Amino acid sequence: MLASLAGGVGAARFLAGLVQTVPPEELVVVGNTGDDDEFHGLLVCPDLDSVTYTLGGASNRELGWGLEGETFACLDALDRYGEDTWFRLGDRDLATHLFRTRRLREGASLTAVTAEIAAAWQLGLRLLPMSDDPVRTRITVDGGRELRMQEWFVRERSQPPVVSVRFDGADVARPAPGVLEALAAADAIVLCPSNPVISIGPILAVPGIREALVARRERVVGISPIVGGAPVRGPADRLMGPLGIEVSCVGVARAYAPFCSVLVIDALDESRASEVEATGVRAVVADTMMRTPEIAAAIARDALDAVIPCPAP
Ligand code: FO1
Repeated sequence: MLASLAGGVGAARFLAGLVQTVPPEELVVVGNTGDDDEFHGLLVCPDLDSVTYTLGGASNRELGWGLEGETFACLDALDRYGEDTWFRLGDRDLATHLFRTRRLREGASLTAVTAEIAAAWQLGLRLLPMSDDPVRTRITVDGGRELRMQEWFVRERSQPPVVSVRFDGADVARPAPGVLEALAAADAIVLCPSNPVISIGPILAVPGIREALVARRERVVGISPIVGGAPVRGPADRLMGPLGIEVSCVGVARAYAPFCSVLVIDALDESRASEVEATGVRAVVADTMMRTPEIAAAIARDALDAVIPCPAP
């Protein structure tokens, strides 16, 4: 059984390759919920939904989020009432949020509802939220304003310079049922190529999860989301820099070293492999630009081979 920590579009793309390498039934994905927020009275879980829609074969591939061929008639109708519609929730995407919100109001846990949604999309894998308790990423920007993650990322297009990040609620959050068990039992734990600060960071902030990874460090492998000193996509550099993490695969290795023994870095960064290894993390060089699921599958195989001992000949 394999466990994976996932958040954001890069993670979903990687997982689409991972499920070509191992049967989905052997995979447990622990998804970031720090990006979750309420829009129009509905709970939206972007990182859980990115995994669901991508592995369900229905995601908007170039965006990496939302559904293919989406329409926005409901959002356009909400404009009439002066509602905020900067967060683009498509008509079919709304079905997920309507269903999730009703089930939560009935008292179902986020874990239970996420399992029902994953089953409805016939994912095969187990998709677990990192916690059933609310954890919300808050970003303080120049001038002292504190923004909700989606306000910073979407409404303000990641432009306001970041001063600090916090995960509201993390200190009292508990790992969702099954998370610690999966991390303890996994043959390997893969840190997807996600934003180290706002996709992997919130998961590690849930008490018990980081410790669970430290205990399994030899079986933990990460894929660097930073190639050639820049994020493959998204604003990771605008978060890592202000938080003192060098925006490079070496910076990622240094940040992950306490709980991760191998980092897959891109061929572009081969010259930095020795600096990665100086952090105590083994470097595996591969083509990590996931242009196709087949490339993502090859990265997954390289990652797993690096931490799962070859069966005795
Ligand atoms: N990202 C955007 O850049 N603009 C949007 O309008 C937007 C809407 C949206 C709706 C549902 C959803 O699940 C994700 C959405 N995202 C949007 C992506 C989202 O902000 C990010 O994928 C994650 O929060 C960070 O990985």
